[in-house]
Amino acid sequence: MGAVKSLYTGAEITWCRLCGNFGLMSAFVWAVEELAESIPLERFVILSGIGCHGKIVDYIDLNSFYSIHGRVPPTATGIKLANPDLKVVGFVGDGDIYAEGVSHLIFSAKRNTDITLIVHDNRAYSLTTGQFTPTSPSHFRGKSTPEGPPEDPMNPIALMLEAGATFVARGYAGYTEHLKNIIKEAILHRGFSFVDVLQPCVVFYNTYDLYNRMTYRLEDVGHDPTNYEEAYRRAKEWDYNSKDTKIPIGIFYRTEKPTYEERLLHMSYD
Ligand SMILES: Cc1ncc(C[n+]2csc(CCOP(=O)(O)OP(=O)(O)O)c2C)c(N)n1
Ligand code: SF4
Repeated sequence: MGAVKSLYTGAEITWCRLCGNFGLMSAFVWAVEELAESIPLERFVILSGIGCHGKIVDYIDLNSFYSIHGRVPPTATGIKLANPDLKVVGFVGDGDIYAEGVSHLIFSAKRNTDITLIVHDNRAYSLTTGQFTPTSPSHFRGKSTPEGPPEDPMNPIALMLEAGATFVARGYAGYTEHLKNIIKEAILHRGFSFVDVLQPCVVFYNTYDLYNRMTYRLEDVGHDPTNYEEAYRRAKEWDYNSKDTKIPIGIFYRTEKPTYEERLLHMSYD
């Protein structure tokens, strides 16, 4: 565990065995431990939406706040504006943020609020037992849609690029070390950082085999994350309805621009 105290609270973990949330949580804890020399633990605030993912704030021993469904971005923005010295990291679900909270997500990216959002993208509403979400593919079979969703999935990476996010990445909960490195970079980024995490739900949409077969790392193909057009091209590479298109993981795009706090808190009204 290194020089820092254990970052686990010891609360009983009620996620299903082999749930992708375990890999995601390990990657985050590991990232925070590795950053501990430059970012003291008391500067972190973590918060979550509602769903299986939301339990993560019970399990990690940092300042935390349980938000409500889809409302992590405005809550995180309020915390950041009240104390810009804090590192604010929100954990959200794909139903939580791509459906209920999608307008808040878009405005966080547009404003370049200096917060990090980590999406547990299991492509299902899992706590409520498997309804389809905006990232579920057409072959997803859930109780409310036994023949599959009557609409196509959205592409959150392309959405965030278009909305103005200054750090856009995708990780995979099955590749913990790679994900840890992405999360570290996201936390260190000044501005809105967005990490969509492929998080298999072994009960309602078990995608381990798909992601083990189809993911590849952007850094292995020489991707330049400062190139917006190239980032967009890579973002569109994965057909979310397909089981046979390659899925890039890594940092798609990063750039610098003034943050919401910098612009707002230095604003003059005269
Ligand atoms: C405004 C609102 N609508 C609906 C719900 C019911 N609800 C609770 S958890 C949940 C599903 C969460 O799914 P997701 O965000 O994908 O997270 P997961 O459980 O998959 O981690 C829903 C619909 C709620 N709590 N609040
Ligand atoms: S239902 Fe799915 S997302 Fe929820 S804890 Fe179980 S495996 Fe994980």
